[in-house]
Amino acid sequence: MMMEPGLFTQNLGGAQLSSDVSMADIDRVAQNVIRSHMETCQYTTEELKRLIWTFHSPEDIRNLQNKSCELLWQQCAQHISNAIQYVVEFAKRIDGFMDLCQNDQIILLKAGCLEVLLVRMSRAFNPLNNTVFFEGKFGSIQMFKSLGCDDLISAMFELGRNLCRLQLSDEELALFTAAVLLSPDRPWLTESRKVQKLQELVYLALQHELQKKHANDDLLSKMVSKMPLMKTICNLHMDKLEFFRLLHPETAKNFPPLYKEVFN
Ligand code: MHQ
Repeated sequence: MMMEPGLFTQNLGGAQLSSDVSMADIDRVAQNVIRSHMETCQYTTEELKRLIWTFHSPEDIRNLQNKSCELLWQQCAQHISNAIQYVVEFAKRIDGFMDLCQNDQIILLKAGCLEVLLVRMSRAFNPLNNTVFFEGKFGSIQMFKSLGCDDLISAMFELGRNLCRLQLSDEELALFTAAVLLSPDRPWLTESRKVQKLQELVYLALQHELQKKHANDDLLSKMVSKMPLMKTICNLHMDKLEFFRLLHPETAKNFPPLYKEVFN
């Protein structure tokens, strides 16, 4: 198998692709990852399409805006924690993930789950009116005003818009999120070679999936080019959480255990 030179130098660390990867291997990986995504995506694309013009009423929005910062943070942390559970389940169903040592599984999930969530958010985003799916209906950035994190939320909406513009299919999104999760360059990995091999296969499967599309003008590098903004958002989220913890330590203690485990 040949791969476009240069594209993944960062991810492949300059390693040569094993020449013994067969088309059957790539198909198997694609099927496994796509199936894992479909089983754990929380909301089906059909569901989201059906609800795309179902908005929060002005009264809903007013109620959210009148919430205290603490209460809305708690609420959002609960939803994020919930969504992370699905990402954990996604990871567990990817062939090879559970064969990594437990240490590495935890490192990959801690480092990658918000990134996966951000990519998944693009499925739940309507770029025509800049709204996102929240508690059963779509609503704008205004909903999150009382969090006091305008820069974080705007960056998340910007990424949502950017990813929507790529019009990824569920299959492409599944493979992209798996590749994000299986990043061999996460600090403190003990078997990063093993992770790298898994990511290579997923990228090959993604590339193969993209070839099915006409007018695929370098979609892969466009996808990879969103990673820096994802990193920025993850760092911003950590900063905001740290600040929140200083201001409201009692509320932060009551955040969902999974949210605390992943972000503490
Ligand atoms: C998932 C489903 C899903 C679930 C929850 C960081 C902070 C304090 C606030 C959704 C962020 C506020 C999130 C709930 C807001 C931007 C968060 C709160 C895809 C992602 C999605 C839709 C999350 C998107 C981001 C939301 C709305 O499968």
